[in-house]
This record gives sequence, C-alpha cells and structure tokens, in this order.
Amino acid sequence: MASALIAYEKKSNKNKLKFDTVKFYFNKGQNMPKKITNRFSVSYLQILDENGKVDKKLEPKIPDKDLISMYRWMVMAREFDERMLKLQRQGRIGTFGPSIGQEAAHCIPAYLMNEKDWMVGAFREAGARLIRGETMEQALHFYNGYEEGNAKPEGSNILPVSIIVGAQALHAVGIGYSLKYRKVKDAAVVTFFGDGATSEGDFHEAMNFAGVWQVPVVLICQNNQWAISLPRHKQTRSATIAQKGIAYDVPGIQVDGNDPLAMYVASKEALERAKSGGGPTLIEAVTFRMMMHTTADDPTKYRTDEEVEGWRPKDPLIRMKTYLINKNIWSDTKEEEMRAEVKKEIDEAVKNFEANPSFDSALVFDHTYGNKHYTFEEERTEFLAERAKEAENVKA
Ligand SMILES: Cc1ncc(C[n+]2csc(CCOP(=O)(O)OP(=O)(O)O)c2C)c(N)n1
Ligand SMILES: [Mg+2]
Repeated sequence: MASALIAYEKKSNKNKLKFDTVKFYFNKGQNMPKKITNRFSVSYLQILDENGKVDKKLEPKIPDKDLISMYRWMVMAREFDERMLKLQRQGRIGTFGPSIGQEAAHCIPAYLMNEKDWMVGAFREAGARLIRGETMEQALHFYNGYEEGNAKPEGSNILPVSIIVGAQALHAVGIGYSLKYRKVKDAAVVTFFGDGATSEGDFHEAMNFAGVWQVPVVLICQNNQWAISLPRHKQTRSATIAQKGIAYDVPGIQVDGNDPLAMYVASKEALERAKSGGGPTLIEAVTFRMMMHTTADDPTKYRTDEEVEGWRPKDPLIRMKTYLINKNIWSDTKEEEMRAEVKKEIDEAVKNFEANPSFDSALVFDHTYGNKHYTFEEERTEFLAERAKEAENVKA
C-alpha cells in the first residue's frame, strides 16, 4: 500500500493528497476502482420556529395539560437559576452553572421520563433534576458543598452532578448495560453532556459500547456553542455533533434545542426506541449558553454581546409561550399567577434550607458506593478519628 501511495504522490504535482480522485496503482497498468461502501446523512429537526410558528405536518399531539406542565417546568428552571445566581452573588451558595436559554433541551426530555428511567446528568440541568425528583433543598445542599446534595434522592433514579466532563456518559452506558442484562422492562437511561464533552475520550468510549451493546440509553448533547471560553469550532472540526454517532452506529439527530416541540418528538422517539430494544440514540440539541459558564467566569472576556443578543429571540420560553397563547390555552394573567407560584415555591425552599442546613461530612462514605467495603470503612474510621482530634484541638 505504501508503494501505491508513493506512486500516486509522484504522479501528483500537488503535495496534498486528494482521496476523491486517488487511483492506487498496485501493479503496472492495473487500476483499482474506488467503491463507495456507505453513505451517511444527518437530519435536523425543528417544529416550532423562532417566531413561535408551528409546522402543522410535524406538530405532535400533546394534551394541553402536558403542554402547560412542560412550560411550567421550563419557567421553574429559569426562575430557579435566576434565584441561584442572586444567592451566589450574596455569598449564600457556592459556584453555580446556570442553564438559562437551554431549558427546552433538558426539561423536555426529563419530563418524558418515567420513574423507572435513570437520569445521569452533567452540571447544567438543575431543572431536569427537579423534574426527576431532586428537591430544591437537596440542590441547595449541593451548591453549598454539602455531601447531602450528592445523595440519590429517595425513590428517584438520579445520579449526582458529574463535574468530570464526559465521565457521566460512561456511567449512563454502564447503567444501560445493567438494565439490559437484568432484563428490566420499560426503563431507559437519559444522559446529558455538553458540546465540549464530545471531544473527551470518555464520550467516545461510551458511544462505542452503547453501540456494541445496544443499550437503552439516550445521549443528549446540549450543544450550547461554548466549553467555558472555548468556542465549539475550536474544539471539534465535526460539522455536527450528531454525526459523531455514525462511527459507532448510534443513530444521531440534530435538533433545534430551543424548540420544545422538536425536543419532545426527538426525545420521545429515542426513549421508545431504547425501551423497545432498538438501542441507543444521540441527540444533539443545538442551543446557546446565555450566561456565564459558572459564577466563577466572566464571558465578556472572550465573547461579544452581539453573539449573545443574536440568540435572545430564540429563547425557548418565549417560543413556548407564543405557542400556548396561539392555541388559546394561555394568557398573561395565567402567566403572572404561575410565575408568582413558582417564585413562592423557590422562596420557601431557600427559607427551609437556610433555617436548618444539615451537614454530616462523613456521609461521603455512605453515598459513594452501593455496598460497604472494608477499605472504605477503614478510611471512615480514620477520618472520624481525625475529626475528633481536630475538635479537641479547637476546644483546647
Ligand atoms: C475531564 C475534565 N476536564 C476539564 C474540566 C474543566 N471543565 C469544567 S466544565 C468544562 C467545559 C465543558 O464544556 P461543555 O462540555 O460544552 O459543557 P457546558 O459547560 O458548556 O455545559 C471544562 C473544560 C473538567 N471538569 N473535567
Ligand atoms: Mg458547551
């Protein structure tokens, strides 16, 4: 093969090989015809456009109560994030990563999950966590660095926040494998990660085994165009993130991630495929991070206001509200009432948390592994002894 390439290079006047026009000469005078063995394409789904206009042919039939409920959750996610940002600025919580602008991309899939499904998130979908059963008080424990915030909420299938970019995709595929192995019916795993995570080895390993094992996993990439200060085009040359599924035979679709209806259709189909033995799906939700990466970041250092403002009219909440109003099931009065209710719920959770934040630093030994292990138990004993010594020193 090497000699064939050299022969081609010699024939070519250019240094760059153009594989489209390559003819390999193995023996003098013999042409090896080039065959196309596979062709691939990537689909893009949008149903509700930026002006709130719906494509009637693609419009899913969703009961009014579900439409309103999904909208309420997206508003809850927005209000919750805004409140957390204020609390952080007042020194009442630690670092926080808001998902403002990305609510459709994570709240809608979370809404479609059932109690047997597992959610394996990153760090930018507080709304989805609340939908799946995490309490606001628990979230507040997490944002204050208390281990209680990492405990799996009683009766719900949510893994703790994954700060390690991309690692959660492996956990999701592992859980998916377990569901399949144990023949658990009507259950799937939904995992969230960012565009930056798809440049990590963990993502590719997870995708590989998701394909090989045909696990019931829905992999949702919230492509918000930025990985902290790195724009999407500087960390991958792929024209779409969805096409990264092709290499692993994982069906991928690119979706307008700010379109709640498109997210509904794509996530529903992916969950149904997973639960009927059809294997994994990769959904690229094209969206935008409207705020800072986290409260520890200043995005004005690396991106322009014009870029951010260009995305403002594409807001998923505005779009959903317009859709509901056009369907005659929503009004400004209802909106006001709902916002007041949501804010009250958040106020109460903050008040409850601040009135009695419980904190046991040894809890990490209870929640890290499912089963007890002697080495870990030894570490617990050592840790508690150290703490007791420290307490004595403080007293002395
Ligand atoms: C393995 C690893 N590398 C680096 C970091 C530091 N880090 C935290 S978030 C982040 C960017 C993630 O970008 P993306 O996956 O697009 O998610 P987004 O923050 O945009 O939601 C980086 C590099 C980390 N937490 N883990
Ligand atoms: Mg990102």
